[in-house]
Amino acid sequence: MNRNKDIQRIRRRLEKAEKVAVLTGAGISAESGVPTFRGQDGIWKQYRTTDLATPRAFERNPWLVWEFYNWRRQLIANVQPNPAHYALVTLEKQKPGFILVTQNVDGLHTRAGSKNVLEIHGCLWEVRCTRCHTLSRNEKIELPDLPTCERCGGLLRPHVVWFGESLDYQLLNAAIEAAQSCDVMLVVGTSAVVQPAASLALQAKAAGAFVAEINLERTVHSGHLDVTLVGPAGKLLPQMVQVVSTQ
Ligand code: BJW
Ligand code: ZN
Repeated sequence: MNRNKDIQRIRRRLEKAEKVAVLTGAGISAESGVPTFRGQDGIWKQYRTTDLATPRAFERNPWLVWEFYNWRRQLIANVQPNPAHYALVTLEKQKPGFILVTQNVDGLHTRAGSKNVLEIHGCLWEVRCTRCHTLSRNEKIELPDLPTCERCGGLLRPHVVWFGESLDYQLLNAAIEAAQSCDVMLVVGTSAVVQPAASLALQAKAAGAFVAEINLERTVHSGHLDVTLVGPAGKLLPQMVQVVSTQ
């Protein structure tokens, strides 16, 4: 079967690779029960991005935005990492030059045990003061609809990247560097439509890496990458890392 051949091919590439980079999106957490953004049951089918995930939305209606994030904090606190998250933990142990770039804000990679993680769209478990910009970890469930800063009383916001906001410069640079210097990149569970994250896969490919995509369906990038494996990440990723030699 073609899929088995593709899995073998990826395994061989991973075995030989020194530097492995992985880019993940919402699809990797779908089997944990976390809704994705786009597609049939996606969050953006039910809600408009402009009402919830832009700085303008937060200025206009912080209650609504916090209600949305409190709902997601609650949901995510009650789910567990799945076999796809754990497969990446195994891969990291086998590859010293491993880096995981995630668009997800759910923290499930770290909960699974991944260490070298760049959360380029921020983290649901961190809050930032809109007045004094203090950043703090906050795992309280749930926060008041208008949480305030202990230092200055300013309004707190989720420490995530909304549309129209720039990504953290250092994190983005580190992600670009990882993409441009890796031997193999795995692109897992992302629709590849949100920039600048989406372009990391193409940057890796342009720099000569072997790039494999794992997704339930083909994406806008599929034709440009080395392999697209269509199927659930929770089933496919463990098959890829299981017998990778540590030599
Ligand atoms: C499975 C699976 C299973 C399911 N196994 N697979 C026009 C052109 C180009 C760019 C722009 C443009 N207009 C505006 C822009 C810029 C904009 C952008 O890219 N927009 C596009 C949508 C057009 N980008 C930005 O604004 C970014 N900032 C920026 O560019 O700054 C510079 C700038 C500043 C000012 C003006 C212009 C430029 C910031 C982007 C921030 C994105 N934020 C969000 C919310 C984060 C916080 C939160 O979570 O609440 O990030 S939006 C949302 O999308 C979230 C995700 O990280 C991101 C990506 O989504 P992802 O992960 O790919 O999820 P899905 O749902 O799309 O896909 C899931 C996939 O999984 C699917 O393919 C499924 O098939 C698959 N799947 N189950 C395997 N079991
Ligand atoms: Zn403050």
